[in-house]
Amino acid sequence: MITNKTPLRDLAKKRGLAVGAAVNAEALRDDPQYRTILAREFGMATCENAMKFGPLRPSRERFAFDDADAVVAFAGEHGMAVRGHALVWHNMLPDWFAKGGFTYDDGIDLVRGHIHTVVSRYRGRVCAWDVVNEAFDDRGGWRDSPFLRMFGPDYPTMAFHWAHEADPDAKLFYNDYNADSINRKSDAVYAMVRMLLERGVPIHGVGLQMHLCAWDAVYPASVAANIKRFNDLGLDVQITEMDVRMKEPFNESGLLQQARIYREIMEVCLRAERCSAFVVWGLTDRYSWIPQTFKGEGGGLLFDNEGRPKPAYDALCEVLAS
Ligand code: 9MR
Repeated sequence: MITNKTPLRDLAKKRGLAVGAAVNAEALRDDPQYRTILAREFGMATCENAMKFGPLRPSRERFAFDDADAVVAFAGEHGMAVRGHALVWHNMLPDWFAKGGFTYDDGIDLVRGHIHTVVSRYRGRVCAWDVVNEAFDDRGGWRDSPFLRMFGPDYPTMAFHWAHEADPDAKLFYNDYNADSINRKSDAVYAMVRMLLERGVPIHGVGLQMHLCAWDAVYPASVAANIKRFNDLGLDVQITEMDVRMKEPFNESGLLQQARIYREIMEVCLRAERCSAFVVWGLTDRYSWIPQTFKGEGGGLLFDNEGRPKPAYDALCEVLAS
């Protein structure tokens, strides 16, 4: 089924890089082929949804750790590292929290308690956490969220401190999309992380999600310059959620464009001073989030619906082996 002799994760390891995938907990449970590809090809796993506030926290009193535990256990059995995603995010919050209208003090109790419980549960098993996800809008302004409303723009400072208290060894990341190259949004991210570092906040890296379109231009030099400015602050960078979606009907030229984009971003990561992980947002196109969100689009990953490797997979193997 998979023709390449050396798995992606081994090629990447030789280059000092972890190649990972977002894991769909249901597919992991129900689809043996999914488990095979994951264990063979990837050295790192992110829970696609299972560690988000909503899924983890059906009510204020109850935590639901089963799915997240299953992904972490699978990763442990197969020598894979785990990225934790995402502690503080405006999306996928449970209604009881999103609509709770909590006061500052109650909010602190709740969010600090949540972060402490989750991070300490996976202490020593999750190597990196997306502590704050998508805090900015595309123009670089603060995005509205219950966290911003409760705590104001100090909430990232608070969240990073709380995560660090719970696991002083975990690498703590700020993560966002459309902030991959130099633009207004990445400028806002840059300004914030620099301010956090000046204040002595425990932040160790920036995650560039890298949700891209095969029909759009990518500017590898601008992505490289963006990574460099974070590296120059002493921060690590990881590619955290890459996919390169195509428009239906998918065809050969789309697949080749897509392969070229994956290759270019991998080359940028390999050349950077510190770009320590390259994570794709799913395993096979079958379970990808894209078709539900963008009608008529999809096919953004390295393996097709049947689990066959695509040209993008070969391109990554080639760059890593070269
Ligand atoms: O892929 C995820 C999808 O299954 C969820 O329904 C959605 C909402 O929680 O989140 C998707 O993942 C997002 C990630 O957590 C943060 N960056 C953007 C990703 C794609 O929307």
